[in-house]
Amino acid sequence: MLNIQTSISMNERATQFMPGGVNSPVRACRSVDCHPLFISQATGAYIIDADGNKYIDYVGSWGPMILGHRHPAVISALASVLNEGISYGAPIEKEIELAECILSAFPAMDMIRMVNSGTEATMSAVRLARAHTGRDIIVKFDGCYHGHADTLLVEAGSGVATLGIPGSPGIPERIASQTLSLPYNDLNTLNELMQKQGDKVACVIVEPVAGNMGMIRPQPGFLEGLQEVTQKYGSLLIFDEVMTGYRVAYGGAQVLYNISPDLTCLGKIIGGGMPVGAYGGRRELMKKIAPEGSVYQAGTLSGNPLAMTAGLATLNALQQPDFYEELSVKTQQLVSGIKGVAKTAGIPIQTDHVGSMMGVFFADAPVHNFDDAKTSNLEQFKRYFQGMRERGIYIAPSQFEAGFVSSAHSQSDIENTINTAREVFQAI
Ligand code: KE4
Repeated sequence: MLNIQTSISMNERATQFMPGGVNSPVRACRSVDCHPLFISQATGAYIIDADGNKYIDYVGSWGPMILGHRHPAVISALASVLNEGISYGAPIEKEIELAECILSAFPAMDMIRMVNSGTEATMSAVRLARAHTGRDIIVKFDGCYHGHADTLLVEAGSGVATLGIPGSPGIPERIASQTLSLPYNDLNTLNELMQKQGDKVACVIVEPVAGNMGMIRPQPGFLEGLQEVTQKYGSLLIFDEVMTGYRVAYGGAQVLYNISPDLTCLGKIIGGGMPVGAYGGRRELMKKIAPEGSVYQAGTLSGNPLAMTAGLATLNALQQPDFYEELSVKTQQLVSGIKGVAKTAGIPIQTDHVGSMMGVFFADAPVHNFDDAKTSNLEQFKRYFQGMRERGIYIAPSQFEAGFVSSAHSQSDIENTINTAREVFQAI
């Protein structure tokens, strides 16, 4: 057994001062009956816990660390900006540079607004959609998680799914009732709903590749269908690319699948590990945002120098030739390796990946939506998680999360992970 005594005693202290001892629920590892590891440092593909144990990291801070931890270009850029200043609450050139960089990668966006989290991005995009259309109803999909704003915390995935919370107490029924959640990958149900009340729907918001109920790819035609039906009824299509943006492709899922959403939400990778979210879209929509327009949204630390610097350095590093191709090949090797050793051990799993975003379901049949995902054998997942962590592989502590491979993961890391999975599946 690994010695994680320091993490255990830190957790005892933490739980005195913070709910569950954490600042975000899924980190508490409740659903896998494990003590959370307290991390002391990280480099490249590796994190090291407070007891000095080293792990190959497939969480990557839940997506941002696509370059691995402490990438030299990001660290040196941050070091230099520390000599200038940390936060002014005033415009800086780096905001322009990051905006230009992102807008050049996402043709569907003419303008963008930086915020501090994915939650702020989706919350603001929904407000803009409601303001633009004058409608109140929003449509989302079961198992998709768009952050914790009241109007979006309905049938959500991620921590809500992990903790089995139906939604959340504290959200007034009159707010929740304005959000309709439908099965992912099911155009028939959506079209039926839109026929009945499409003229009241402000927007349809979707994770174009779902990553908060495990990883589920869009079925052929699903995203195109969303675009058609929203255009037909004058609703806006919002792509929540907080996770998929710069992950599944440099231009996100919208470039990968050639769809032009009306609004796009970003986060995670665009901050390179610093708190950054963003939302953007066509000029006619974004100019409605204050102070140019009357739709209010604001943030003390939005666009701050450190976050803009880390984001810019990260996105610049992603532009190297073949970056995404190499990452996808590496991820394919990992996913097929895990699939193979599970098959040998007679453990039924479903695996898939889009670029370097991957998923492993302990399920007998293919998983296309949240109901399918919920058929997963959570006890087996728990034992897989525990076995992998005990042997130095750090994966998300929930069946309802995705995994991430970084450019820092080496060939031997991938092979080591597959060999470890073989041992764990045999043990299960
Ligand atoms: P944040 O507010 O956590 O920055 O972003 C919310 C969000 C919005 N949209 C998508 C598609 C997301 O995946 C997220 C956040 N993802 C979770 C991981 N599944 C963050 C991890 C956590 O909650 O601790």
